[in-house]
Amino acid sequence: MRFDRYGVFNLAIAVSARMTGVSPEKLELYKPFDDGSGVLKWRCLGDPSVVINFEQINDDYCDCPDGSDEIGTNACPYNASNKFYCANVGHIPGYIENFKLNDGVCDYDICCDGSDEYLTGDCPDKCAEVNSQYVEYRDMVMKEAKVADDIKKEMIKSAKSVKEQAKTKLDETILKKAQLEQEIQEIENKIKRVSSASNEVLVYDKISSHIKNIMVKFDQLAVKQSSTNGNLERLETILSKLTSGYNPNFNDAAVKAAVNEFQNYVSNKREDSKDLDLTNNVEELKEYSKTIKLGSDSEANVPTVSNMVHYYVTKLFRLLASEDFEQNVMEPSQKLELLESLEVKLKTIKKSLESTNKMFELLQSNLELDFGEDDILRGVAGKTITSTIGGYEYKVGFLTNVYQDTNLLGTYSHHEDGKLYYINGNRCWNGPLRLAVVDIQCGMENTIVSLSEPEKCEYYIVVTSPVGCKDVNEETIQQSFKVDYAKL
Ligand code: MAN
Repeated sequence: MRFDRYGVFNLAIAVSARMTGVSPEKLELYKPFDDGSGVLKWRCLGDPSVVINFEQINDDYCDCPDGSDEIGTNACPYNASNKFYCANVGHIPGYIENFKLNDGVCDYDICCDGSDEYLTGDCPDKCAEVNSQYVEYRDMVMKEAKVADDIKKEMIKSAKSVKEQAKTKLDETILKKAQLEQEIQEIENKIKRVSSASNEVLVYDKISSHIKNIMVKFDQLAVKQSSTNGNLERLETILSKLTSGYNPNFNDAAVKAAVNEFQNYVSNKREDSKDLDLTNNVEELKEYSKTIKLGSDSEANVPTVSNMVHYYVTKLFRLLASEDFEQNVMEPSQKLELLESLEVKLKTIKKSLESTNKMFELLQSNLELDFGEDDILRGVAGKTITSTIGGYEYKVGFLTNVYQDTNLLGTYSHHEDGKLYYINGNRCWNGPLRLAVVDIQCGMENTIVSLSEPEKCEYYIVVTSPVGCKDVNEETIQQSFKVDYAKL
């Protein structure tokens, strides 16, 4: 128990002695309680069933299982939740690991007031100096962050427009692809049609106009024949009337002879087949001529069923497919010429389709690629930074490849937590494939800062770039601040 010079227990004195290293936020937790025994008690923070005397706090002996009773000494095994609090008046309060207490080292980066060395007293308060260093650093970081932020904003803006352009281009490419595919289809169909066009001229093609003339003549002949028949019928009627009506007593030798002749004519008259039907014969001749190629031997062109089928199927195919191709018979040289020009056209369009397909795949994979938040990595994608380190020239291609001279260290695979991962590089001598990790830190320029090979053929490359800049705040600045001991 702590008594003042009048022998009265003074809680304030007792408490302040026990509270070394306890932060203001935690003070409440270190209040003693009176269990009526006359001795102030306290419960360990991590295990309240463990009750110790209040005086045992910071007595350089570890009583609590969690070490919460020795926050101001290094008596207990290290526990991050019991770090020693340095008030650092004039600067920012800090928390130092207990094992660093009173070790003779001034840890001004955490405890600028030197309170971590409260026993040795070796470390005078340097908070004013440390704070001025910090303010200078903070202002510089803030200023740089502002510039970096502006660059980053520009990058995000251009990333957006690059993405939009890629989308538009993809739409155009899809359209072009469809058009080219259709053109190819059309030309291929045309080639098929031209190829199947008959090479040889048919007999029909040569005689068809003559056949037409014959048919016309037949028609004229039929008209003529019908008028002759009419005349004949009239003459027969006249003679028939004469035969039945003449006076046989009137001895006219000429009339008798005419009647005799007519009677002979009637009894000998043969019934003629009315229509000679030559038209049918000519029709047959016409169809037959369609099956015979000009100049061929007739053996191969007899109107067999298969020849006829071939003829009509070909004719039907031409009829169906002939929106722009009327010619179903072509001279071989004409056909060859047309086929050649179609093949040239086809080749050109196919080439164009090939490059359109490549463009399509490129754009599609580009749009599917993860460029991080706000597509920020588009701002550096494809750029390469170079640096010579340890006799090798290193080339870091953002989202492409990393090289050590001409040796491939890896091809971009993905990004995570501000790091780019490159895999499947050239094989290490008797080892695995090379790989590289590119750690992007915040910086105004895209540059290689350092390179190490923590494991054989595994490369860790630190680069700076505006894309690595994150929003800065007081906390992140404090974390990155390093005290310059030489200036203290
Ligand atoms: C080369 C380089 C080195 C690597 C060795 C492994 O010399 O690529 O970085 O460590 O090969 O054999």
